[in-house]
Amino acid sequence: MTQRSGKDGMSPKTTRREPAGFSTRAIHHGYDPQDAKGALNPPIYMTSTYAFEDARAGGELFAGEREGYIYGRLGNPTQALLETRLAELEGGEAALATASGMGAISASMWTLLRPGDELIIDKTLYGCTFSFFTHGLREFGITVTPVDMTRPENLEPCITDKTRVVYFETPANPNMRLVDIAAIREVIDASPHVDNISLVVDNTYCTPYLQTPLKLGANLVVHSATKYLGGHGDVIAGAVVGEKETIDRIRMYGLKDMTGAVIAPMDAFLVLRGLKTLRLRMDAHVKNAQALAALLEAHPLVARVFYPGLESFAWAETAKKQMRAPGGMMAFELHGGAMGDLEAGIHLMDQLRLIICAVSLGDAETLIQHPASMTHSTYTPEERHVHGISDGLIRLSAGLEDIADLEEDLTCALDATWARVKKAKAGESNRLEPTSQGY
Ligand code: 3LM
Repeated sequence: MTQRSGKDGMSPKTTRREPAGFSTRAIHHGYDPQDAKGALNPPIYMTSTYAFEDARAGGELFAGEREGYIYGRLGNPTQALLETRLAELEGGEAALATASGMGAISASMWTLLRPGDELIIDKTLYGCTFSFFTHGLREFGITVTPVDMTRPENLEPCITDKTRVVYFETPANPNMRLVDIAAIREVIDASPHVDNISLVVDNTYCTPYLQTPLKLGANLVVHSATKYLGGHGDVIAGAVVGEKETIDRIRMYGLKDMTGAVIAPMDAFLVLRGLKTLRLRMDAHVKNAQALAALLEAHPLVARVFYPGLESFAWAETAKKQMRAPGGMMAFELHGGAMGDLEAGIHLMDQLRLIICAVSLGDAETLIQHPASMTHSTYTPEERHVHGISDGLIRLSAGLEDIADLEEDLTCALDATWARVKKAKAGESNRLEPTSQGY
């Protein structure tokens, strides 16, 4: 499969004088149908191994003296096209597609870190990422230091000559805290250890359509492609994007030797298919999310809504600075009163008829879940408290359904739960939980 056959990596027919737009690149970049018997869609290369031209050529491939494919754990043409396209969309030199988001994160960390090194992480991360870092890597002699990076000045005193990676999500899963990517880059640049440090940003919530961390100073971007990139809840996949030299090292060590988290050819195809409609879907997710966040904020049952598109959002300025739009994810807390915030949340989720109670995000279906008992149950209760994930927090991923149907479903459930809260016997006062954003 020829890649980058024309200018902008397009086939000569689709090459334009101006740089192509996001959707055009997401649909065409790196693939010319004429290289695959005219097939409009790229072939799925269902093969685990590759025949060498002759025995000498096999040796040369292994020695890196010749370009080509060796074995499926090191690469596959369908995977290679997905990588070319993701690198293009994120504005990186190269990408590596993996079997899951956790595969991308773990392959990257096994490559970048050694015993004795220090990893600085933001206070709030997706549950399994947090667990891999604080319960996993710490067992292997790596120092893991959580810092509230929503205030970039907090980072400076933590950087030492042992610091190798600074890692955060923005928006953070699940409580939507934002970290100013360019401001963190400035803090790292001002440090005497700048040359040793990789800034790694998880861009799962935004996708490259809404935010491009590499252009703001990140060294690597990681993704759960299971989410918006795939977009249809039918594939588990991940990716890491950045400088070619680093991506090559992650492929040949973190992926090949340490995790084996290779993406299947069919899954690479599904993510490529998802990318074609990414822009259309993201615009629709954002529209629905904006309406649902406003509806939640106006309801008496709801204590707080965390959504970058609301004026009440604590990091609205940072959102405007680095995100094209506020995204499709939100979190909220309820006034549970004597019923308790958690009980009220469970009641609310059980009242919904259209919105589905499930983990994951970025699918066509609107999904709702309770981080403390689900996605973030990998934190101990003490860790959740320290890291700003309240027991009453509920997370919603706005899907692509008709907004009137979503509004009706959510309103009915909110009203029913509010009626229950009001009926609940008084006596036990509202619990004074810290809010999920620690203010
Ligand atoms: C979830 N998140 O429901 P995979 N980075 C971020 C993520 O949100 C995730 C990953 C990495 C969820 C999954 S919870 C059991 C379901 C910001 C995943 C990891 O390995 O592709 O799942 O990505 O929040």
